[in-house]
Amino acid sequence: MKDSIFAAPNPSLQPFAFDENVAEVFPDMARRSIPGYEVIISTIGKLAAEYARDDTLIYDLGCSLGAATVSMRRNLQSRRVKIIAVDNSEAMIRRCEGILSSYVSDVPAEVRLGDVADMEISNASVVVLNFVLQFIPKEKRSDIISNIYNGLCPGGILILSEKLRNDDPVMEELLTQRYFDFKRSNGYSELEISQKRTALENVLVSDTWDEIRKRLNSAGFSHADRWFQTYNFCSVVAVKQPQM
Ligand code: GEK
Repeated sequence: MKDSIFAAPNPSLQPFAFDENVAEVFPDMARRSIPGYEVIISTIGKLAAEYARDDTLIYDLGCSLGAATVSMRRNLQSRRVKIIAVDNSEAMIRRCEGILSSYVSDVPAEVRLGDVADMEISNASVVVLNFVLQFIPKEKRSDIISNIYNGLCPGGILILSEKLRNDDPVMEELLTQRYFDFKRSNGYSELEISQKRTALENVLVSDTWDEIRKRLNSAGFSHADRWFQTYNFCSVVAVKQPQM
């Protein structure tokens, strides 16, 4: 279904929320609003196939409708793993359950309603945080990344995708304008772009790449870099040092 949530003028705009209306149009919204969304989802599947280990868990944190989980299930060679997909939006989780049960797969997946900040993570070989941390209060982000690091097995990976903020106002403006062009070329009007931007203020709070890198390093990840970036959207892979 087409995303037209911000198409009509709304003088009493509410802060953006992952409610029923958003869940209903989410696949279209994600594809038209996140540069590289499809490439990132398909690469998550490939990375999971390479890094998943038998008898471990895979976490899809902030799973929305489970696109990353579907991609991982398609690519995983082993059945001796289980995916735990979590989101704190009831509307997303309800639909995610329906979507996952409609795909035949040998890889077990459990869908949970819950907050990423309260998740117990253990025995993980792959953890996915695909455009989620940016919606979580900044003061909780370091603990979440440390919790993931501690719950990963040696050699395990975190795939972290985020919209970046640039410290340099000239670059911030340049990349933001390129991003708005991307949205225009995907059929969003000036009104839709500007109303969504207003609704996301203080809801999506971006970090700089430097903040993200420092947070990953302080948690213990000694290897971390962006494997994808278009405009101000990036995806990072961070590896927990394998045991020598
Ligand atoms: C995808 N990963 O398609 N705990 C759990 N879930 C949360 C929290 C939280 N504290 N905060 C936000 N969410 C998906 C796309 S969308 C990205 C992720 C976007 C959830 C929120 O309910 C929503 O479903 C998701 O994070 C963000 O690969 O819309 O830009």
